[in-house]
Amino acid sequence: MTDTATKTPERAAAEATPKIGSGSDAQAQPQEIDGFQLVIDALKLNGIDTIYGLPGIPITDLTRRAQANGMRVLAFRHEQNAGYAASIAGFLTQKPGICLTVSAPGFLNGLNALAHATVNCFPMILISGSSEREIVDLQQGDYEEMDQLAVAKPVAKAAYRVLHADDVGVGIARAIRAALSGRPGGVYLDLPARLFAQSIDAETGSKTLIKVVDPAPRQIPAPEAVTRALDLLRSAKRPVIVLGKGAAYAQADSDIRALVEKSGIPYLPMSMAKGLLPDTHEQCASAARSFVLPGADVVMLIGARLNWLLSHGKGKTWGGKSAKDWGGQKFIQVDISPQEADSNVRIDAPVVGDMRSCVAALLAGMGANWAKPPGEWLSAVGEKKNGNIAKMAETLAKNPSPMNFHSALNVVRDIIKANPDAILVNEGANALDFTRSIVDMYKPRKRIDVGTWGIMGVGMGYCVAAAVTTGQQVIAVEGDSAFGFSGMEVETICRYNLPVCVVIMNNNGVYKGTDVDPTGRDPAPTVFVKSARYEKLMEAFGGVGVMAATPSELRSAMEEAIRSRKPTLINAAIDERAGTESGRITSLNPAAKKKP
Ligand SMILES: Cc1ncc(C[n+]2csc(CCOP(=O)(O)OP(=O)(O)O)c2C)c(N)n1
Ligand SMILES: [Mg+2]
Repeated sequence: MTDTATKTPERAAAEATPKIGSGSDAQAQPQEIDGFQLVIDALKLNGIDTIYGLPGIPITDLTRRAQANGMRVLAFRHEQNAGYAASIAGFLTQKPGICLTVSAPGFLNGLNALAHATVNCFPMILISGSSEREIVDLQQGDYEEMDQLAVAKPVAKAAYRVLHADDVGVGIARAIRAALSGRPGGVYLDLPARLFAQSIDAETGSKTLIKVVDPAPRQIPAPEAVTRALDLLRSAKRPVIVLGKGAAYAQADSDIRALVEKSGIPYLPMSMAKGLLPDTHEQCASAARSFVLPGADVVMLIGARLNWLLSHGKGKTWGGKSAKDWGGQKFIQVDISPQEADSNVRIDAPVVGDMRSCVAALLAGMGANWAKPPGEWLSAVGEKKNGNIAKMAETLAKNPSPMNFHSALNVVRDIIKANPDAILVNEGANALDFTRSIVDMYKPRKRIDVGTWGIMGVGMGYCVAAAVTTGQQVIAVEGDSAFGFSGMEVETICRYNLPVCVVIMNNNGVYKGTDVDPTGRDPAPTVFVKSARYEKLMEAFGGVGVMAATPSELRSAMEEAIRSRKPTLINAAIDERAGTESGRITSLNPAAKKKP
């Protein structure tokens, strides 16, 4: 093991400090710079100013020194939450979010978030300290021994290890490029303990650092691909546009809006693309989704993949007769990855490039006299949509006792309408699906949620990163199960005094709270302690906790949270019978059909 194992972190810091090259007082001898400082300098040189992590051997001093060097170092209670924070910081800022962990167990805790970042195309770098290479490779049983690079590779977009101080600059540069360029993703950077203590001549060291030039180069779509796509779109009788989170990530908001509006085509935003145009926009067809998808003849996907969330572009959702049947739509797919097209169904007009360049090219190609879609299609969509909105309004106006998802979310809907800059974090099953359909978003990148995997546990990590990177009020609508995955981070939220208001939709369990163990021995696997007082968790750390049994109690608690910007947790008591199994995706649940 390296000497880091035998030294206290304090001693290691004291010994390392005089060696800092940049920023320290001039000394008589040639100055040296160590691995810790090179990592910090390399990150700072590339405009990275925030680290989400959890200290311990061998990276404790890295966290201290980063903070001393002016970086924001946000320390979490579990690496997974730090990782999710880093991943969503990447999505919100277009800079790689940095998650910093210790070796093996800390690394593994962060790994889920790395995979999540890769799957969701969020730029993130997981930096983990690791143990002594020679001992790890001979499997001699080092402290926290693990071949982390090998473990990370299958779930990362790229994975690198730096062994020498003079390679730190290259290592960080490669990680940044890999995370940001092309389709963004999660990158793993392995930094063995011994690297941090290595010292090299400061001047030589500083010359090894790389400020990455143009880390996400534009990828201009081929003109003939743009023409082919526009020809197909022009020929459509019943077109629809689907906006995905790739479109939201691109920060090409005004061009995307202009494209949709110029086309006159009804559009559907995927969950995290909600708000790219306001959900109340007249072309928004969310409320008529089940009419628009099977009815469409041409579909233009912008930064949206035809994965399970779009039923793979086939089956009954798309008007096919069976699960594998194509509905017969023609597809235009605007995507950054040339490999995305034809992944599920035939793509008739792939447009490959970065979203910003593609949308600009499409917009230019549409010219001044683009004909809107046939009125028949628009009025059919409008009729369906207005009917469904009216039905929903009736449901939302009800005030049942106990409160249900609808009456509670009617309040959240009003609060977001009044505070359109607030960021909405959302996870759960029913708590997710109902919020997505009931709560309108008005601005881009204001809704962040469970993403491609429908993953539980992103909640509090997302809250921290959203508050820190944007400075905006954050509102988290959490299922009571979902909240449990990251609940301890309410301490983190209180520690950094972040403007986060967590609303727990407490229906006593996963999906609902009514299940029972048929043998009578234990609580059912889906059920929690009834009427749990989650708000006390927030109070334990100095935040505000409120129990809300009615919509009016929920409304005043949320208004107060926003007014005060204090960390607040509102425990909204929801009828435990209100939810459905798996929320909206019951059909994916093999057990649901043969329930006991
Ligand atoms: C990491 C992870 N583990 C488990 C699941 C399975 N799962 C989907 S939703 C859910 C929780 C749903 O309960 P809750 O958050 O209380 O929402 P509700 O439907 O009750 O509103 C679980 C455990 C998951 N999606 N992700
Ligand atoms: Mg629940």
